[in-house]
Amino acid sequence: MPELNALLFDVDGTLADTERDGHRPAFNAAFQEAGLDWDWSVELYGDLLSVTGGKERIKYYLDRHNRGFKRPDNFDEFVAGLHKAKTRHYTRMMAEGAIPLRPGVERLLREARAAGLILGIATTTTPENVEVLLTHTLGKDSLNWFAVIAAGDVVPAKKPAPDIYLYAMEKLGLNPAVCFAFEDSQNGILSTRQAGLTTLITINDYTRDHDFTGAALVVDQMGEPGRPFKVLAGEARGAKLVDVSLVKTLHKEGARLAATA
Ligand code: XBP
Ligand code: MG
Repeated sequence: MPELNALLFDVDGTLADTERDGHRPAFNAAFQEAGLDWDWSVELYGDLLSVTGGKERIKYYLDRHNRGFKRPDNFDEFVAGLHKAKTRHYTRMMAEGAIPLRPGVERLLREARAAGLILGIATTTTPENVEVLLTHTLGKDSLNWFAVIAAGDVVPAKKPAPDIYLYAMEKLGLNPAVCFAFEDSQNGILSTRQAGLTTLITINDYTRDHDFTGAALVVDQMGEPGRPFKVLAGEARGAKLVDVSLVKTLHKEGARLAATA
């Protein structure tokens, strides 16, 4: 039975609830600054989240929700410019402490480090966004907690493609049988499953109705002492929060399932 070596974390929706009050208003601020009358409501953004990656999301919005917009000749540059402005707004907001980590995340990260597990990140978001979130919630040194931060355009095919997880594992020199992933969305679990990873899901308001087929466990949050998680699918074996012991148990079972599949 391969032993658990590494935990791989998604960022948006998993480490922090960044989409509704972080990414969404940052997109809107960029649109306003560019003189566009586009305004992404909380509800519309739920549909836009079906596409990962900010530049990809802007294009999807125009294809699906704003077909009347006359695209400039240098369309890709135009989108890249809007996205650059969005990243500037987002990193400023996060540096002001706009969004905390989700419950139980810091506890689990610290516990995993103490247990000698390797930590990694696999996200579609822009690297600067990951850095600002980590440094403003866990301190500057926390960037060193992660042996790999795989983010953004480093792979061309974003989630649900498995590429970002495969890239992270390649950088770590580890195979999926010794890793365990944390996600919050359907695109996330499609990505981890294709990468061969056992996965725990913490849902959020945007993802609670997603299809999490193949997850080892689906809970509402990681949980803290005195603030237990709610189990939405799977078997938590009496655990009340996500800790290293539960992850090791789920990993063992995930590894066994993979071996007999
Ligand atoms: C996260 C995303 C990202 C952010 C925007 O997906 O979809 O696109 O919303 O980030 P996941 P950028 O959590 O599945 O990795 O604008 O920096 O691309
Ligand atoms: Mg996510």
